[in-house]
Amino acid sequence: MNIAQNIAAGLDRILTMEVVRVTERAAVAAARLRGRGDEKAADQVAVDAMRQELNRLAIKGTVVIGEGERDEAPMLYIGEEVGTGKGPAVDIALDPLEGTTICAKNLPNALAVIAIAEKGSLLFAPDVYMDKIAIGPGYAEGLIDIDASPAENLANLAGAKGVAVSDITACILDRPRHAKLIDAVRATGAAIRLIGDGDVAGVIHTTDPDETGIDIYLGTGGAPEGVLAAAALRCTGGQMQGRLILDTPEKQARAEKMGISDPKRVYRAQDMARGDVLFAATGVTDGNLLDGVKFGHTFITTHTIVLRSSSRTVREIKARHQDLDKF
Ligand code: VTB
Repeated sequence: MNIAQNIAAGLDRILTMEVVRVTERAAVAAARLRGRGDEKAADQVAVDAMRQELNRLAIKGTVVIGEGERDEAPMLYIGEEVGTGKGPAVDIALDPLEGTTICAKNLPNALAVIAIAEKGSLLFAPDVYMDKIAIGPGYAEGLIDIDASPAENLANLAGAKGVAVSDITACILDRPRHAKLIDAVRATGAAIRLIGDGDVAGVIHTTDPDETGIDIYLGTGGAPEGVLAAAALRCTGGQMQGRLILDTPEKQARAEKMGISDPKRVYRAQDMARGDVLFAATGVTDGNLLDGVKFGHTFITTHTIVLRSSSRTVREIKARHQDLDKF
């Protein structure tokens, strides 16, 4: 593919490499505050670092999933224009520190995350809960169904994988609201990996069960995190369904203002992140797929996964940063 064809096919592929710096920078900043018990401080430094690097990219970017509404988030708020302004118009979903509590406690799988997509192709999701179900690539479309029982979904997945249900592991956020779901999954004999936070990582982990030990993601988490996870799945393959939980008139009104007319709609990954999508995540703390940032005597190492939907290439970039002044 020549450069003209590449651009015609979606996002400029040079961005795939450029975007790595954005999550690397945020991850290093957050990692300096790992295990300090201060979620807010870790988030703040990650936001600052990500924003600074993002503003160096030759894009005309609009944050569609960010740190919050303009009045509650001074930086990387929804609607903020980022990048140099000289380049393609793109939508951006980001979470400079996904898993602030994980980082504050120095537990596994805190990430710095970003997704970049063609203008108008990411779901403009309000910050409400989303019911989610996800599995990795290699299964027939429709194998899982958000409206089927956990037992049915687990049986279908086990059957398609050619294993017993007891060989399947589901990842679920450890929350009281999931008590029934957890009971239902345990009743099937399947195992559960309960996570404290970090359901973007939880969903991504389904795409490589041999490495992560996770076959399926189930349960409710943040809707913004749902869109980020959907962007990743668009690139790796895999299936995801999500439904916003709009259980009060106030939430329905907020969603409507963001253009969501059907509050019960089930979104597939390809509905939440359409067109050509880039996704990058750098490990902040050590995790199942990514190593955390390591601070050596003379260099810093980072581990990043960078994905693009149009080619479905999965790149892992381990970087040794020797110019420490840049951070
Ligand atoms: C999840 C998780 C996030 O929020 O989306 C979760 O991935 C959902 O909200 O890391 P609750 O904590 O209210 O259950 C986080 O834990 C934090 O953004």
